[in-house]
Amino acid sequence: SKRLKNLQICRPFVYGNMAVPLKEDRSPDIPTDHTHSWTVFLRGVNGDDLSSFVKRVVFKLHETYPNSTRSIEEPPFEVTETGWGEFEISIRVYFVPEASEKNVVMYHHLKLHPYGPEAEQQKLEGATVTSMQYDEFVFNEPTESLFEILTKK
Ligand code: SLL
Repeated sequence: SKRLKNLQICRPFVYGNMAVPLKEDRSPDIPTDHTHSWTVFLRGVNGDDLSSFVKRVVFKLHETYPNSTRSIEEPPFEVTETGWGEFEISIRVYFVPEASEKNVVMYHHLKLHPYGPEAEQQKLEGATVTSMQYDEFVFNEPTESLFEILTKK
């Protein structure tokens, strides 16, 4: 549909991961060399639902994972796994067709291990590690349909 000139709409989001060390009572299904459980995610800010304009999020994991390309078609846009190592995850976001927007990609370094001044204490406590970033989708001259979707209610 037609594009709205001289207009820009932004939508905030966060992406990143949480990780927790596996405990003694881990499931026997988890390979013995795995040390952590983690979730990589893309989500709106303040519970904002992105699915009105995000059609699909593709998380590309390290090749050591089976089916390392994970396509998530509805919220929550996230992947939970177990493993032993840190690596870079690409997060590719596809928009609804009405938006006529190219997909965008972010790169996130999966973080499993605490670092910094609190690291030793956090390791002792088996604390959850979080690494996330704030960003914004910027739509320049959005289509009328995308504008309607983003300004509804
Ligand atoms: C490293 N360059 O050596 C990184 C690679 C890969 C982590 C880390 C696989 C788990 C599985 C897994 O944890 N890969 O076998 O399913 O640290």
